[in-house]
Amino acid sequence: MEKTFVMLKPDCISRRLIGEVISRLEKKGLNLIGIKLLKLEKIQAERLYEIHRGKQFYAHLLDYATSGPIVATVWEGFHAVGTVRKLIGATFGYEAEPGSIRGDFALSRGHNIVHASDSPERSTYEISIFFRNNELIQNLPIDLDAIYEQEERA
Ligand code: IDP
Ligand code: MG
Repeated sequence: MEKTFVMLKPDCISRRLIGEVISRLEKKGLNLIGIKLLKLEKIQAERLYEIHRGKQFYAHLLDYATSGPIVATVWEGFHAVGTVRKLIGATFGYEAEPGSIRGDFALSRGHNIVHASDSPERSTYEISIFFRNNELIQNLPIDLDAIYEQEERA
């Protein structure tokens, strides 16, 4: 099973969409294994967005990410990284597909509700910025037999 990191951005919290976003990921069948409400330290935002250093929107992105509370979450599931990227939609709200989280709730480039890891390697790194291993819950959910075929659960 793959793990992925999802951050609910300050606009998500301000607009009271925490429950909506978490509900969509839960209903898909993904398993929530870590969650924290916090305000990003500058160093955490720099680590999360290091691949964008030098881009024209970088300083603005860091300011925004540290401007208010966020919710850091970790999800586990079959192909979790790619699945969550599809559920959140294209980066810019005005381009994101209807039915996706950004497509349904965002219009902006930067205020686009959620961040999600874009590869398993990045997800391992991004999770480590926010969570220690012993903070991730490894309980097996009781509905796995309904969500997955037997061989997919391996
Ligand atoms: P992603 O969030 O879909 O992975 P990235 O290209 O990794 O998109 O960009 C990270 C974040 O930086 C975006 O979610 C968005 O908030 C912001 N961003 C990206 N490109 C722009 C831009 O051209 N203008 C303003 N903000 C941007
Ligand atoms: Mg990205």
